Amino acid sequence: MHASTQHEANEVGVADKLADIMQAKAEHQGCGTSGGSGKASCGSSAGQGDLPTEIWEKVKNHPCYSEEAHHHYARMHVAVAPACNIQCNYCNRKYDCANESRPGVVSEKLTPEQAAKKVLAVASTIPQMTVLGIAGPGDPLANPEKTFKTFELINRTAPDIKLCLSTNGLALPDHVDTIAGFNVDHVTITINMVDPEVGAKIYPWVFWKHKRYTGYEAAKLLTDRQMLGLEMLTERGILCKVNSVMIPGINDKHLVEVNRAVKSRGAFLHNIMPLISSPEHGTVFGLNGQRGPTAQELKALQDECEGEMNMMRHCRQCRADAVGLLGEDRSAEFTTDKIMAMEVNYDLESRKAYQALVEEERVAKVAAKQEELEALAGEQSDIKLLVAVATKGSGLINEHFGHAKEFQVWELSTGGAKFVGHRRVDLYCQGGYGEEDSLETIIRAINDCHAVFVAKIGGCPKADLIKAGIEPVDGFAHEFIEKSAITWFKEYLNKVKGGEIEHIVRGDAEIRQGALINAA
Ligand code: CLF
Ligand code: SF4
Repeated sequence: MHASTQHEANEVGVADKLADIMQAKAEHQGCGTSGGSGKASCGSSAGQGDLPTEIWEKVKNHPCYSEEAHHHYARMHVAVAPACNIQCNYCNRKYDCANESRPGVVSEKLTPEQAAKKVLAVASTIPQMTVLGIAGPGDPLANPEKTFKTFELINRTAPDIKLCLSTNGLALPDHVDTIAGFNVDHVTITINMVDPEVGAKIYPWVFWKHKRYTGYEAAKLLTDRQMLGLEMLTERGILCKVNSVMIPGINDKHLVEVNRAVKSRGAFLHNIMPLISSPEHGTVFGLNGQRGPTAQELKALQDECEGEMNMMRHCRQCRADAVGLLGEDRSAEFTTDKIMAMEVNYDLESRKAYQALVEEERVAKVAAKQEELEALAGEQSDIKLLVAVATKGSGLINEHFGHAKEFQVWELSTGGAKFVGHRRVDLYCQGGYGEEDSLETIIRAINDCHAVFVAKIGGCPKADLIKAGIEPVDGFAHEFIEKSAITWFKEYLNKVKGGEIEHIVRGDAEIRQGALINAA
């Protein structure tokens, strides 16, 4: 009920904004949006940091490769690739590939032609959709004809959309030239080990050149092919993200070594995801009781690996047919029946105009944060703490506590506000009534946070949060997240200094596996 209301509201907002910007565009042409491919937008440097310009151009509106972009831009997946060439112990092939999807999800499979129609339909409805990914439901490169046919169709009909691919890497070296030929700038390889002894505990078999390999031999073959594929891609200037599934007791410690190995081969981004496993998925790990990591175990490993290579912390473990902003899945609006009946009006100019508006919003957000950071300069304190934020996107605190399906988690220190992850939760507000059980689970999911920032919150959950030691903060409704968090943190430090409050280190939190799996 709430989700559809929200989408309707979003769409009204989009229509209004588009009408405004088309009017503004008629009055003022320019702003770098007139280039042929449409890939560049407005020349904004918001969030560029120290990235070289040619890399920034590739990542600035890719929601997975830029944390900053994920607040503003959307991606979509098309499920054209059903077959797989390996077996992972966290996967049940009745469901989508668990390397880029939540377990237990079944996507609607499409032909390349249906996929192309879907991309145009989504691009017309969601102008901030900038990336098309193929991530399953099996391995895209175990289905090369379907994958590349889809890319060919999209390149022809919607050349402004970035192409993205996710693979287990076994077949990758055979397809690097074709990938480069389709101008695919972004490839993800799931690499869970670089030591075949570890790999033998994760992969029971791989199938290569008409032969099935098992045990150590299978894992050795897989890691050799993954490393070769990664090197070949980075040599060609293709940005590579490495996904790793953190499996406590099996590869958790080893992932530091994986991080080093992929960094030395030129990977751009490392995304360490928690294992999600439950007996009802019928996977080997689900059935043998293999647990996933806690929130703090995951964060500690991500912190340890953070160095020259960026760590991705905003992955939502999407479905193979996901559509929308990360964390806001709109796939149900674009089922095959619906898209086949849709009249598609793919208007490149309106898309570019909308994205120019998004860039303006983004520049304003960065400026606001900068201002607040300057006010923090000179503060001396070792205090570092986490806060949770309820948001619907655009970098704003714009979600009601009771409507939040996830909270973003930000780490605050005198260095500023840093995004460190998100926590899926069970909806507190079901039809307008607070559910006590779900409140307990929300508190467990954000238990390591000192405060939760919301647009609005009712009296009951407020009191329970305070009892749990988490401060509900509703004084920054509809304001920018980072600026608000830094303002709050300054006040917090002052209160600690003045002896008004005592700073207490909080405990661990739970990764809500059920909430992740059930997410829309
Ligand atoms: Fe899709 Fe993956 Fe491309 Fe993104 S998803 S193929 S890189 S466009 Fe993104 Fe989804 Fe995480 Fe993947 S949040 S599961 S990292
Ligand atoms: Fe499943 Fe993906 Fe592993 Fe294949 S690569 S077995 S689809 S998780």
